[in-house]
Amino acid sequence: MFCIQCEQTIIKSNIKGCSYSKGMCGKTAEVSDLQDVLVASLQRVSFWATLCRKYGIVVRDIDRWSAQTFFSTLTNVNFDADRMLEYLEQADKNSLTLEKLAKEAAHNFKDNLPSYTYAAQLNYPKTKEAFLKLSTLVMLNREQDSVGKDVIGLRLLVLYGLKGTAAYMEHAAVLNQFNQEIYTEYHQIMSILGNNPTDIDQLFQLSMQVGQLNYKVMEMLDNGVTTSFGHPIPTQVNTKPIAGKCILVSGHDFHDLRLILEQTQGKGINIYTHGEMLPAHAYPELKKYSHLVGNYGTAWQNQQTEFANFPGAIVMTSNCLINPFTRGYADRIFTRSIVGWPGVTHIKNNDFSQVIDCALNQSGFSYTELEHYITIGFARNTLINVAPKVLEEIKLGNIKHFFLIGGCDGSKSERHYYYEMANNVPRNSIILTLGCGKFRFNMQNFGDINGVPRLLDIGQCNDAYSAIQLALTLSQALNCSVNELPLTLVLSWFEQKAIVVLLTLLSLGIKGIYAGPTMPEFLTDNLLQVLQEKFDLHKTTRVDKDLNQILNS
Ligand code: FS2
Ligand code: SF4
Repeated sequence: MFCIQCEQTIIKSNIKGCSYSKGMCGKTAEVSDLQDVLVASLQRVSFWATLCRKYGIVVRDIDRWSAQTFFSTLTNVNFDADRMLEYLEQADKNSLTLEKLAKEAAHNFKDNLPSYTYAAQLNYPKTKEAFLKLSTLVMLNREQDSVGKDVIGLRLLVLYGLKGTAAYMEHAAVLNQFNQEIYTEYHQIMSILGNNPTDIDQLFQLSMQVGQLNYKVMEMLDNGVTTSFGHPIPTQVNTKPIAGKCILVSGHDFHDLRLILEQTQGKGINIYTHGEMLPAHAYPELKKYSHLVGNYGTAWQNQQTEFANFPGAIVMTSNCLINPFTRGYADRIFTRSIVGWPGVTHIKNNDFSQVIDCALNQSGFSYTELEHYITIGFARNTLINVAPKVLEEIKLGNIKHFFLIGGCDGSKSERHYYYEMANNVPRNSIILTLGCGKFRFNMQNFGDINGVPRLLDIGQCNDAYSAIQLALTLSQALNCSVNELPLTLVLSWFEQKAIVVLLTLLSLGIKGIYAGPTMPEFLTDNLLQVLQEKFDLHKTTRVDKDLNQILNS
C-alpha cells in the first residue's frame, strides 16, 4: 500500500505516506491496492477513449462512468473492496468495448495503431488475488528510485488534481451537465498519466492544464446547480434541533437532497443538512420545502460524535465518510452513488424508502432547542448584485481588504489557525468563505460594514467559481488586475478537490495565496520552491505574522 493523497497521510521518520496495513482514514491496504489497479484500468480506458475520439467515436456512458469511478478513489469516499472489484470488472468491459471500436475505425481508415501506453499494455486479470499481485506494478511511487521524487511528486499533483476534477464532473453529470470537450481533455490527461511521464516541464504544464480544465468543470457545475435549483439567495438557517423524526443529509449532492425532500413530503420527518450540504438552504428549489428545517452539526471530521448523537437516519451522498461502526450508528447510515463502506446499506436506485423507514423507527428529537441562525447564500449572483454597494464602501474607505478563508476542514489542531485568522482580520475587512473549513467560525456573528455583512458564505468548495467571478467583477470595476485587488486567499486543504481548486487558482495566475495548515507531503522542497517563486505561494505560519505580511506588503 502507498497512498499520500490527503493531509492526514501518515508520516513516520523516513516513511512518507500511508504504507502499512491501513491508512489514517481507515482505508485498508487491500482497498488501496485495488484502487491503484483501478486507476491504471481507468488510464487504459482513457487510452482507448482518446483513440476513439480521433475517429469521432464518443461513448457517453463510458465517459460518465470513467469520471464517476475515478471519484470513488478520492479520500473518504469508498472503503469497500467488493465495490472496487465491480469497478475493475466494468473497467475491463468498457476498455474492450472502446478498443474494438477504435481498432475497427483504424482499420477502416487504414491507420496504424499508436504505441500502447504502460497502463494500456498491462495484462489485467480477473480475480482479487491477481489484482493485488498486479498492484505492485502500478503502485504510484514504484519508480521513485529511477525517476526521482520531483517527478513522482508532479505526477501525483496532476493525478490527484484530476481526481478532484473528476469528482466535480460527476457532481455536474448528476445534474445532466456534459461537455464533450471536457471529457476529451480528461481522457487525454489520464492517458498521458498512464504512460509514466518523466518530463518535469510537461508535468508542470499538465498540472496547469488540469487547473484550467477544472475551471471549465466548475463553470459547468455552477450552471447545473443554478439551472436545477435557482440562484442562491441570502438565507437564515437554524442550526439547532427541532422536536420530531429526522433525516440528516451530508456530502455535496443536492440532487439526492431534493429526492429525499420529495419522498419525505407529508411524512412528518424533518430534514437537516450536514457539512457541505449546508448551502442547500439558500437555493429556491430546495428551500421551498418547509420540512428542510435546518443544519445539524459541523464539518466531516466531527461526524462520529454528531452522527452518534443524531436520533434519526443519515445519508452520505459523497465525501467525506469516516468509519460508521465505531460509534454505533452503522445501521442507520446509508451511502449513495460512489460512496461505500462494507456492511453499510447502499441506496442504488432513487428510492429512499429504506431511509424513511429507518427514520420513522428512530426516536427523533424529543425537544426543540433555542434557535440559532446563521446567514448563508452569497454565491455568484448575490455577490455580483452586491458588488456596487461593496465598491462604494471600498471607495469611501470603509472596506479595506477581503479575505477568502475557506477550503477543507480536518482534525489537526493546527487548523485553529483559520478560526484565529477569521477573528483577527481588521474590522474594516470582509471575510468570504466556502467549503467545510468555514465551520471553524461560521456560527459567529461578524457584524456588518454599513449593511454589507462581514462574513459572506459563498457555498461549497466548488463555489470557488463564484469567488473568482466576484474577484473578476471587482477587478473590472476598479480597473486593476485580480492580483492588485485588496484580496488575500487563505486556503485550507485536506483532499483532492482542494488540490484542484488550488491548481485552478494558480492556472488563472492568482498570486500570493496562503495555503495550509501543512503543504501536501507529495510536493518536494524543489516543487514547493518552484510554486513559491512562480506564484508567490505561502505556507501559513502564525496568524499575527501572516496578517502583518498580508496587510503591509
Ligand atoms: Fe470538506 Fe470533505 Fe468539499 Fe472536501 S466534506 S474536506 O471532501 O470536498 O470540502
Ligand atoms: Fe492515507 Fe489519506 Fe490515503 Fe487515507 S486517503 S490512505 S489517510 S493518504
